[in-house]
Amino acid sequence: EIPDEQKTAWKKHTASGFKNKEDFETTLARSLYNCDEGAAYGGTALAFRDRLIIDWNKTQQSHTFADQKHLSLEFLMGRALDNAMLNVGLKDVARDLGFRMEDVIGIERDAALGNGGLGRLAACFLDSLASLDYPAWGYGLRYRYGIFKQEIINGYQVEVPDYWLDFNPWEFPRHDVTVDIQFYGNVRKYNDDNGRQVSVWENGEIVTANAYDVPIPGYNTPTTNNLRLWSSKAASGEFDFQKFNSGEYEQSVHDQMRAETISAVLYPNDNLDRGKELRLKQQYFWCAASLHDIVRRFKKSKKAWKEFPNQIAIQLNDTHPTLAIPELQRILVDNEGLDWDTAWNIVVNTFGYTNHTVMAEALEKWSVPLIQHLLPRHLEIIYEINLHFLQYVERTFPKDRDMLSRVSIVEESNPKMIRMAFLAIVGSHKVNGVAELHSDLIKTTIFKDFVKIYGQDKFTNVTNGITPRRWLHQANPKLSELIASKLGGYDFLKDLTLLHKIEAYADDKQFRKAFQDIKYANKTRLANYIKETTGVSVNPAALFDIQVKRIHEYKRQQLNIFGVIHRYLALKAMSPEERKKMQPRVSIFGGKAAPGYWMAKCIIHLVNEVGRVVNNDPEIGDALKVIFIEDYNVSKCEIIAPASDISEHISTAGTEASGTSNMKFVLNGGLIIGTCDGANIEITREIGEENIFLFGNLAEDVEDIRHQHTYEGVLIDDGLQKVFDAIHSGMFGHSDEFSALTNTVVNHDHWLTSADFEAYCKTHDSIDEAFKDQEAWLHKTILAVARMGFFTADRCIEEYAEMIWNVEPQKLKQNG
Ligand code: 26Y
Repeated sequence: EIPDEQKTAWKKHTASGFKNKEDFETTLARSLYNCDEGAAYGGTALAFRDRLIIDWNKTQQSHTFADQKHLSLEFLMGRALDNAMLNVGLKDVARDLGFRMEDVIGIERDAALGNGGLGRLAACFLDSLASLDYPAWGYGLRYRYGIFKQEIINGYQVEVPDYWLDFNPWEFPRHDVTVDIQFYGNVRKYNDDNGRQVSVWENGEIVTANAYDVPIPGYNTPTTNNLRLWSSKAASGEFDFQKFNSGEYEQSVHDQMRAETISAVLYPNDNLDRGKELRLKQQYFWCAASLHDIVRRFKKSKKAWKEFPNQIAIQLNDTHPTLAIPELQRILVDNEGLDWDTAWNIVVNTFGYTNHTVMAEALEKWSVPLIQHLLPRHLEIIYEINLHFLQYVERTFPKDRDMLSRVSIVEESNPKMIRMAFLAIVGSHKVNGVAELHSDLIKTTIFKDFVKIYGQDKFTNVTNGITPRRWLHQANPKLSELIASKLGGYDFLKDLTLLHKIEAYADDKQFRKAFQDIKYANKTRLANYIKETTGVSVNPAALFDIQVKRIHEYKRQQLNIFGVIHRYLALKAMSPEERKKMQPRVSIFGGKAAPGYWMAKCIIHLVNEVGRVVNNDPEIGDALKVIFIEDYNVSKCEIIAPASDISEHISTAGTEASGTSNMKFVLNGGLIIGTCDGANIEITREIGEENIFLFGNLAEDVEDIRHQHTYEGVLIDDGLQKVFDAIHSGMFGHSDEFSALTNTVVNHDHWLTSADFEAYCKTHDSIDEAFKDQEAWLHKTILAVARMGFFTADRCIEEYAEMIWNVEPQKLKQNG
């Protein structure tokens, strides 16, 4: 006899897509008698997927042109099922499967094809493009391993491979869509019948790109866009059979593995360029496959080449896809026979380039010998692009001889290097930064000369945003529902500026209470998660102070943990009575360190050791808890973001291009402690400076302070000195483990940890004070939520569409 709840389960499946019990059983090759959560997830996912396919096909048939293509090496998608259900509007149907929906959803693995902010931004943009009915495709790499899983063992980060593809119902292999990609070889020149010199790139090694498509459903619209991911395979099918038959088994297997290695793994560095050959191979493989695909579709339209930029806009997510620029030029000149200038005009009008950093160590450069070896024809093209560019610069600025070496795409170092950001600027018609301060900084620092050369108009700003579908409605359904109850529906999910109407309820007692209850419930949900995963009990009534993001010195998790130690020392020095009067806190950290980033790993270790000491100190109790959440990712962020009272966005001023988690936390009713950096500045302008806790030195002063450090030494703040003394005393384990961390502060303090320490601690004290007045606090948080409308990714997409792509939405005809 089938248990009752399982009967309901498959009845609901029927409603959401399955025709009958047999359908369920055959799809999953499993009897309903042993339907567990995994099977329930599989069944539901396959059912929803089937629904999406219909809309997806319709969309792809109707959107033949005026397309935007987004080239990004990273798409940090997270889970798909919940999002698909919400977007299609069937979450209610699937709600009670006889299992708890959260548990079924929780089975899905994150699609974690990205490192952090840049990859997640690309994912938010895909959601907005589909939701706003823009015809757009994303192009990426189908990594067999996404970002590693992080385990914390004895307080240290350990990296574990993320094999995520064993059951992935969201991808469709397109066996008929393949592109042969060439590497290495040589360039042969000859003159054709018209005396024109022709270049042929030949004798290379071929690797095949296979397309895998992922449907991207829009919210409350049938528009379903496509994310095409390329996977690498040896060119001659499975094996080189000749080699195989002639006994060279090893060589034939080796060739196959070499080819498959290209799309095997995501590089886990963010903001640090390492110049590895395999990464360059990944970049070219994916750029060439994507461009081939785009050009193939364009040629089917039989339009003239000069129409290309009117039909297609390609946005480069940072410089990682910059090889697409010489590749398109190569296709147009070598394969299609266009003259250089005509081709170049098409190229420049097609591409737009988004910059995500001003930090020198993150700016990509590739060595000339490496490119020469791997992509000989591209190197020639890059040199020719540079020649034309420098000739133009020389004509325009005949007196400024240094200008040429400063702006040259080829850096005259040993070995010579190709500066990818410069190539991206020269090959694009627009360049944008991702927040106002950042866009101003690129124009006045790293790209200053290019503003002189091309004028202000080529440079613009599109401040980042986030999708409110995932980051409000999905992550925080109760808050979304409360807002909807006041606004008379969910229109705000597509026009986030409507949120301003809840300002009227900031003083409404009932609304405040409901808002507060939701925050408490979300904190309880996180507290339960922390208990389950770390064994530590935290009190949901305490102030939750959260910093989750990639671990990086510029993001200054070290400032945070030093501040926590400072607080711990202060608490220890108090009498029990005094301690009782203090605002209880939970300091929560999460984030991955790049595997080779020693200092970042030291920070993780210190946080864990401080947690071990503080959480087991009977004198401290609830007054302070320190938690490190293992393996921070998109789906965990959906639990974490709704649960903050305060979140930390405390990068050294001028280093964080924008930040996007700052937006997620405020939208979910938490306040920010932050520096005047990235989008914090615009968030302050929108929500009001009385609703954010800003501190620290300003970007314009950072260079002077560093200069001072070099010539006068670093002044260590008194409070920070006590923290260092505690660390050195062995309070948190062997102090040698942390000497690198304290030494960099003492030696250079490049990130201004000491210079900002006092202001940081004082600001935390004022947060404690402010939190005591819960009514005033609620007032602030409600106003902040109401004023976050600007930070929707929908607004970003509209700005890109108007300023950079020159495209309009194309609504599908319903039931057409
Ligand atoms: C060159 C390579 C190693 C590299 C790989 C990944 C370089 C950079 C990255 C990733 C950068 C990144 O995630 N940048 C972040 O982009 C977000 C979206 O614009 C910003 O909000 C955030 O401030 C910025 O750090």
